[in-house]
Amino acid sequence: MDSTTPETFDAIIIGAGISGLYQLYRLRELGLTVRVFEAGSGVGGTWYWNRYPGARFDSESYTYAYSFSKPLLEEWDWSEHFAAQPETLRYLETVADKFDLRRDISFHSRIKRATYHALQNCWKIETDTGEVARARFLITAVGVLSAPYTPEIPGIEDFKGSSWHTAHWPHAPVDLSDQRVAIIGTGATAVQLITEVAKNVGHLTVFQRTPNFCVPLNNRPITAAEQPALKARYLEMFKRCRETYGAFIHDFDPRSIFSVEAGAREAMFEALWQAPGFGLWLGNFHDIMTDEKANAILADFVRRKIRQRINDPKVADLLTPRDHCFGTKRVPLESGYYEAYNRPNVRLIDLRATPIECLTARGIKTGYTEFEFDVIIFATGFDAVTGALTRIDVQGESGQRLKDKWRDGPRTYLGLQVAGFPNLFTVVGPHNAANFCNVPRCIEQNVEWVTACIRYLREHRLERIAATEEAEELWRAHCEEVVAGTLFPTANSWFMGANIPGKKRMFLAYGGGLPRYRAKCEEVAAQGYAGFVLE
Ligand code: NA7
Repeated sequence: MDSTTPETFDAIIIGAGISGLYQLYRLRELGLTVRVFEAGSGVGGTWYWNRYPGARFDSESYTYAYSFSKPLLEEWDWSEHFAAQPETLRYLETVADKFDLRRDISFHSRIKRATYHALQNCWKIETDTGEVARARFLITAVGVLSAPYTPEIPGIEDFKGSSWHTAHWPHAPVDLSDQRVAIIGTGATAVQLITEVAKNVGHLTVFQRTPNFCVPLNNRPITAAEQPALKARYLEMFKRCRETYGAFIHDFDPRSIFSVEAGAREAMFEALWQAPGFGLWLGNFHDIMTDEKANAILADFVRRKIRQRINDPKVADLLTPRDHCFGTKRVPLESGYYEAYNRPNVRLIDLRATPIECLTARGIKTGYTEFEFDVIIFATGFDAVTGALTRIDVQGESGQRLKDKWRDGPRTYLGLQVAGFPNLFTVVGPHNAANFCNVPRCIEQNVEWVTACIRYLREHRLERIAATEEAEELWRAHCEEVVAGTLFPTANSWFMGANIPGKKRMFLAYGGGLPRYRAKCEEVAAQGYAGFVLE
């Protein structure tokens, strides 16, 4: 396409992950012309990029699926209660094929700039390959955790072995069986990765800065005999997910931890520890997330559990978290993580005692020690929620840049629009329930809201929707007020933007839970999109 005559669409979507695919499907239904731009060579988003060994759901597979198509629900058999990445990627590829979505997707196309042109009331985008296109509506479907973060360690370019971030795991098979491997980081990604790598590696060294509270996933296969019963419960499970705080099948117990005597609560913790998924976190007494004393009781239980599984008391000490409340950072679910440290070829380095000084040609130097490696893997997380948006040069009205507007933390209305950026919808954007959620459930809610909004505009012959500064400010204040009643702000987590040096410390999700968020979104729509100016 000649860059002077950009192709024009009704809507452009950035990203062909779970939200981009569904948004395309819904807008096509409305009769819009749509083009999706996707940086990868295939669909799948998170599940396309994060192909490291051990990558899998922490959500029950059947609650993670799209709910919009009954035939799809009937056709697809999940093989495990918590499916692994290759299966999820296959699922999303199947969805793309079944609904013939690929014909509207440009792959290998990373959008580097998006500019709003007020006179034409349209968005113009440019990709890194020089492609240019424009559309009335621009919808970002870039995901929560899609801007990988690699720390700026001195000498990082000097290392002569192989090295990559977990989100850039090579597509070709990787054999680590005779390699000396380093993994930096012990977040949810590393916990899955370390468990798998430890099983078949020459030697593994884990560099840990902060230990996490990890809880058993308790995964198991779904037998053929179980499939029909599970499928018969889809509607009931989706209804349940609509009603819970995080859109999981687990929900907080309305009782206070202090209303139950010690023996009974220990028994409840034990049952939740043995059960699959996030029950110990999201199905526990409600005050574990609001009251430090309540949280400390649970944290003590988890610490005891961790220690029991590690042979060397010094290693157990290092793996025992003490600097944050349970559940204030994303709880990694594990399948033999702690036992990995009982293997003779796995060692743990405590970066609090001896920080990484630099990378060298041969490996990693901490203090006086230089460790030699063939492979260094960065499991160092993501510039979460905002990173994937601010890495695009998004310019709104009067040339204002999104990156500049968000320098002191993101500001949005409902996590779905930004004042000064008309006709831009940020699916799973900052201060949206989707950032603390069984994410496809929230994605469906976001996408359906955006679709209904665009339908409304078309039905009323309107062409422009823009959030007001006042509505945006009220939403920001509401988000802060809601989270202030929880323990989340006490931890240095990616939820708080605290994992990225220099990033404004602020809770990046909506802390009131999906039902409250949904009700607010529905109320705004029912009032003819209150808080927006429609023209
Ligand atoms: P996380 O949870 O942000 O974990 C990143 C890890 O990397 C964590 O252990 C960090 O230690 C560590 N890290 C980050 N920077 C450094 C430096 N400079 N030196 C040493 N260690 C470092 O990312 P994940 O990918 O594991 O998980 C992200 C989400 O993906 C997860 O929540 C799930 O929702 C899926 P720290 O804790 O900051 O001391």
